Amino acid sequence: HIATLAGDKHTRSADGYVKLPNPHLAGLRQDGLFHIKVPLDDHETLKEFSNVKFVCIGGTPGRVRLLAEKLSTELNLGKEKDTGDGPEHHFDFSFSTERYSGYKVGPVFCVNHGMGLPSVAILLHEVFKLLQAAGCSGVTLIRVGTCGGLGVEPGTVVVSSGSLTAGLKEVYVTSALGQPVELPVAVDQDLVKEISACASSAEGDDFKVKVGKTYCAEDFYQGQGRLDGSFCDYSKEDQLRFFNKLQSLGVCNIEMESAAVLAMAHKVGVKAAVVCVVLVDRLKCDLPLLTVEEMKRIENYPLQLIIRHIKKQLSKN
Ligand code: R2B
Ligand code: URA
Repeated sequence: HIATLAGDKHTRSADGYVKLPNPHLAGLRQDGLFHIKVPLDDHETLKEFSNVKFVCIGGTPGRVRLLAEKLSTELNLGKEKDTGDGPEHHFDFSFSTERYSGYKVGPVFCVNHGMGLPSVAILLHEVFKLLQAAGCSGVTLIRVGTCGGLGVEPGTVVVSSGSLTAGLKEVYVTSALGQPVELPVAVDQDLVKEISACASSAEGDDFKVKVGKTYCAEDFYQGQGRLDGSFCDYSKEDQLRFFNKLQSLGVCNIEMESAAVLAMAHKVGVKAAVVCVVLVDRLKCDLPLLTVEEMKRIENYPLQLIIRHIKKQLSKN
């Protein structure tokens, strides 16, 4: 039996300030962020973070750094100095540990989440605590990532309208006190529309944008129905039946973090979206066959899309 521990409650406060649903936090004698190097007890740092309106997360340190650099140039936000070897970016705040790296540029905080649900969940607990401590309001969380497609060609950007996990329900299954706990996935469909509407052939986009549900697996191999892991206990026919089942439920892509992002953000009352570029059409093969150059090119597509979204939103204020 899987409990739903107050799963459907969330605390989006009327004034938009991040207000976490953890009664223990207020009484802690000492508090800190164990995995991201942002000092919670430093007033100046918290002041620096107080204007954050977007948190952009992605798997690798390189991708989030690239995003932060692009934001700094395209939005004219960061300070940039040309050293002769090309521009050197100066971020409002940055840190790099062996696990996570983060870059703050104006009202955007970019940080990497690693691979899989546990890694992104740990990061998000700490990011949400930072947002509360810094007194942030009206924050949107966006994951920019990669995924496999189901009948969707490589290079297509998918904006998730839902996220299903093993068991094929729209829940993120975590645990508390040794018991499984389900947190419901909730998607802000207005945000999905706003982000997908940023696709623009006028601006020369060479990619398509698709809205659909995402299957969030806890593994890259058997978890995603692959036949090429170190072991595999099902047949090619079983694989195709699984993909057909997913497609019948409206799923058009597969990745490994969306359910935690969408459920945890909902739980703490932060708006969130997941935007991923397809690396391989899983109806055709298991192994992504892109060259390094092709990968580099298409990994930019979700960044282009969300930079446009962020630009639009910031220009409204
Ligand atoms: C997409 O790519 C990674 C696996 O290769 C994983 O983090 C994900 O969701
Ligand atoms: N990331 C995934 O999780 N799956 C894929 O097929 C490609 C990227």
